[in-house]
Amino acid sequence: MPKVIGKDTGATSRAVEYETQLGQGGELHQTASDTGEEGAVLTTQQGVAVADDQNTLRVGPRGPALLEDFHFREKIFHFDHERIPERVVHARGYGVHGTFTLKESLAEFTTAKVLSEVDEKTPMFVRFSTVAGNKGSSDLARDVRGFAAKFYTKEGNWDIVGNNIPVFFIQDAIKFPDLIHAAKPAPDREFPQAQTAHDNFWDFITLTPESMHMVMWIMSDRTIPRSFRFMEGFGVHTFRLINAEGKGAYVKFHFKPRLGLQSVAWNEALKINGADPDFHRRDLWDAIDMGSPPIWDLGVQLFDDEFADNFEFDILDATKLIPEEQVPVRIIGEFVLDGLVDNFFAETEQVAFCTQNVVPGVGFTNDPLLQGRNFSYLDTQLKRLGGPNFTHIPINAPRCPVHNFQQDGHMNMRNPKGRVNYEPNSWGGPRESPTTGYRHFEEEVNGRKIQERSGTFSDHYSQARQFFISQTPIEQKHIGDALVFELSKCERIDIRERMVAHLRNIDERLATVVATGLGLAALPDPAPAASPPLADLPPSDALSIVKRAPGGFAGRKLGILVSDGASATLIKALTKAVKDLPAVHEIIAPRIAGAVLDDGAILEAKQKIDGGPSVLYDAVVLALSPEGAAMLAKDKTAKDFVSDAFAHCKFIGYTSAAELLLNKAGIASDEFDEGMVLLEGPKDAAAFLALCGQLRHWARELAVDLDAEAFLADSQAD
Ligand code: HDD
Repeated sequence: MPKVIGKDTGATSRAVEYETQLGQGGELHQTASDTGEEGAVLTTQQGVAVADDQNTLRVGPRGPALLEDFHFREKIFHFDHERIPERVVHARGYGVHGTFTLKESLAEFTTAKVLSEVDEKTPMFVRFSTVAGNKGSSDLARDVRGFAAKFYTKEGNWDIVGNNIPVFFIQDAIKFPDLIHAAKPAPDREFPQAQTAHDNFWDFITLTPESMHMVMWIMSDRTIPRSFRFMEGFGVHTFRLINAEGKGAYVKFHFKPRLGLQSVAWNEALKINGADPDFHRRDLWDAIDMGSPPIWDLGVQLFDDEFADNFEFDILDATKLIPEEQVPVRIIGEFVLDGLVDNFFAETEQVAFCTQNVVPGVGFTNDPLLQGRNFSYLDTQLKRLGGPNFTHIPINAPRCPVHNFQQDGHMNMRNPKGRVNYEPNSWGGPRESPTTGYRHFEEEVNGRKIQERSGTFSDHYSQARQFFISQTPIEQKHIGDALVFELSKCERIDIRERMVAHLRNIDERLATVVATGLGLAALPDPAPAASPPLADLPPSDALSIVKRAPGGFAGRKLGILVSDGASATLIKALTKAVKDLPAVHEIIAPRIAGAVLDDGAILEAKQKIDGGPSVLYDAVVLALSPEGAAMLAKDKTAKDFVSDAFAHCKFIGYTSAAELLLNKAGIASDEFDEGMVLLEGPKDAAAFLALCGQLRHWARELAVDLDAEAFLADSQAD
């Protein structure tokens, strides 16, 4: 286990490893931070003890400041330069440490030790992110989530710079600046922030048919995850593994969360952004801090040239996936993310990922998106981190020996000895290793020098359709709702129509629902398709969140709204049932001091009701006494708590007294459904928690929502 260092958190820390790191490259020995040392004296950057940090040096108590005050000038100078450019994309992110353990060897396919030495433990750093928003935007933006993993292997750093979606918008990296410009705020007004619901985005998208598969994914609930802990991760591209004979195999990387997949509802996401813009990072911090670190299985889809040649689509096309039913995901190991950072800036902000960071035995394919990325990542670090020596920063430094003749530059942290700085030389020093060194995959390449997209990249609708028909009715409905929401924010009707024209090549029901939702006078003609869509791709269950739900409440959060006089035995039974899963709970009360229960004990609250809306919880209990219910039934915030929980299809446990609050919140007793459970006493707690394992009672939305009919009718017909 990593050493726990003295902080107010019980969480693990990797600071110790940094000290080793810093010592490795040269003579510089310095702890990552001295600020926390007990009894330490405040000093300047030069190490001179500071006598007064409250007053600048001045002539008399009311006189002018003196230039001679070097401490003041150094302090302000340093403060003035605290910011570095935020990432041009994925600016808002949250990083944590972990460990990867290999369970099954891939030695047959690769020489990479990280993938062939069973039980080998490899330290990792993972950064989750949103794409479009700036560093200060909210966590619940409808957006792709970055899932970038750095493996500090014995053979060098290996990065999988992935997303929570297995495909991408574009096929060629040359379109990336256009995609991002269109998605980010418009240059004249600098809004809207962190969202794609605007004309520029949909203008670009509807003029770029290759994005249609990705559009289905981003309009699905995948882009409003409940937690980083409940997300899949994908390396997206086809990479290559290379074995000892130099033979290659194709590979796609998958990260599968042990806690299963889960997303929130869109209306809920909007409200979470207001209630807790840091919802995702807080969730991850809390889980690790309390000793429940999330775990992912690392899986691979392996295939050969024969499969690639027979597959319906081009394996070099990043807008396509390979259905798991066609090439199953083989689980080869797991990673546990159990280490919080000591310092956000030093680690999460300064971490530099790069798709070209590979180790011997792992290689690239000619995917034109991947090839472009291999340039972009190294290049961007130069601007962001200020020079070529960002690999010396502890979070980026490999945890294996580094020897080369690269030297000097901004912020060089190494202090090499001796006169030799070139190769070949007669003095000694590092030499190439033909046996263990990185060998690029040998491949026959010939052709004309052209700017042309392969015809095998031209089918833009078939997998979009396959994704859509793989969803459950509620997920299909959410895609329809999301499209109507986003396109309603576009002012230009021609853009709305253009999108519906594309949808007609994907699914006629969806096109009709969206056209109706937008109030279009008529359905536009289908968009011309470069390649006729295949109508016979079968549904793939792996593409649905709901079909992959965990079936349990473990790792989730129950909100218990209490009032004075609430039943102590019921609350005790609920909190025990939650702990047994294990899951967590939070007490919400009219006052932050808590409530006096029916046994006279005071139960402290974590949230005052105004600060703890139900959107922050996976399920809620209304544990109210008759007096408490009568009081809260008059309170607008308490009514919001209840009506939101109902609208977001949450499981609701309630005491009989709480029926009044439910009614006053607009939920008549004859509307109570199977997602609502009367808790008559402590004996009902475990059964309620078991029901909560279904995570949401989606039938409620399908039963009442105005737009649900189309998808329901169709699913019944299927
Ligand atoms: Fe990228 C950051 C993922 C296409 C250029 N990208 C970045 C991050 C993730 C991804 C997770 C954040 C890393 C971190 O946490 O620091 N990007 C992807 C995926 C893509 C993709 C899954 C498609 C499969 N990206 C892509 C293209 C280009 C870039 C085509 C440019 C040609 N991406 C960048 C970048 C960033 C970046 C500008 C910004 C900050 C950074 O790299 O370090 O270089």
